[in-house]
Amino acid sequence: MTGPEGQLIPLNGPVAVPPKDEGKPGSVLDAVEGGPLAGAVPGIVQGLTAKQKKISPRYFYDSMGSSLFERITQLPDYYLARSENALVERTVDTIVRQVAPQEVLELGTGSSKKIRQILDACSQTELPRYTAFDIDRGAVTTAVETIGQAYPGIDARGVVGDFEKHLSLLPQSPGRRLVVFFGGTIGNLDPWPRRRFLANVRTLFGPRDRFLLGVDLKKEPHVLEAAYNDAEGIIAEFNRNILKIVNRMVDANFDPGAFRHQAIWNEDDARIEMHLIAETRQEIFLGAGDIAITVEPGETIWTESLYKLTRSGAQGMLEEAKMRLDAWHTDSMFGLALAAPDGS
Ligand code: AVJ
Repeated sequence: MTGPEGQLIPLNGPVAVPPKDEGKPGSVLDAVEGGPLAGAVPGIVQGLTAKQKKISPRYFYDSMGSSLFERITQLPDYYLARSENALVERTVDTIVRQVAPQEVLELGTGSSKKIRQILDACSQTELPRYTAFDIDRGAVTTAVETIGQAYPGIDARGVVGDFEKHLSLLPQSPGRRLVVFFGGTIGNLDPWPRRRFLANVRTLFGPRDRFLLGVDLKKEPHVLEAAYNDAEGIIAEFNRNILKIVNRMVDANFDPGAFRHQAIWNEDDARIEMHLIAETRQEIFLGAGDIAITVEPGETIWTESLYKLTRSGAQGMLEEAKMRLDAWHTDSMFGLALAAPDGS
């Protein structure tokens, strides 16, 4: 099977073998042999043969997807990145003074601007180790190189893995750890996977470690829908691009042009739902699964859920994972939570 970038990936699932070495400055390790997408075929085939067809948003980010997302963060109605940047700028000195991190572990790279704000706030003589963790090897390599060049002598390294599955395989931390999860990506996780993810994050913490989490807040549906339905069609292109990735990964013949983008607010579940709607009837053959599927006109493929939270919702989910909400910073559009392991 080939990966998002056409790289060969073993069909049978990954063997969770921790990386042989803990890595060294500049290294990029695979959390699991064969990479985090090994064994992805059955999951993709299962999603596409379900009653409500689904593709996981973790497959959005090949190099085209990552660059389209970069453009999304510049869109006028896509307030998330700007809100979070401003909140980090406002609070980073206090957070760094309070935590004095010896490692900054970034879950899901791509926010090098925010990471640089954190590293700039650290004493330049005692820069912490920077560990980039992401499912996209290209994104990890870029982050390690970018930070390595921007801060000569810094211990910058990377791990390629899936933050829902491989956190326990991360190398030991050299000391006080600040784990950052930016972008509001926590909103991608359905309630149960979110609970599991936060429980796994909790295992990364000693008493002096902290978790800095970006949370997109529940607000007027028209504001949310505008953020995910831009007039230029960048988000539509980002959404359709996942079909090109799936075509490569499971040897399928989707025609992305035969689908239109839709992002709608679901009040009951407090989430934006992104779908691809079939314009015409299509026969699709999933080569890697040796199975044919039919997509009827008007039928949708659900590609992403984006849960929007409240302050009390964020506090509740952290407490469920035995973390305490130490600080909350917000501009009423977006929230930045600093959490500590409870009992610390
Ligand atoms: C990468 C998950 C933070 O939540 O807004 C952007 C993904 N999807 N436009 C988000 C996304 C469509 C984005 N995150």
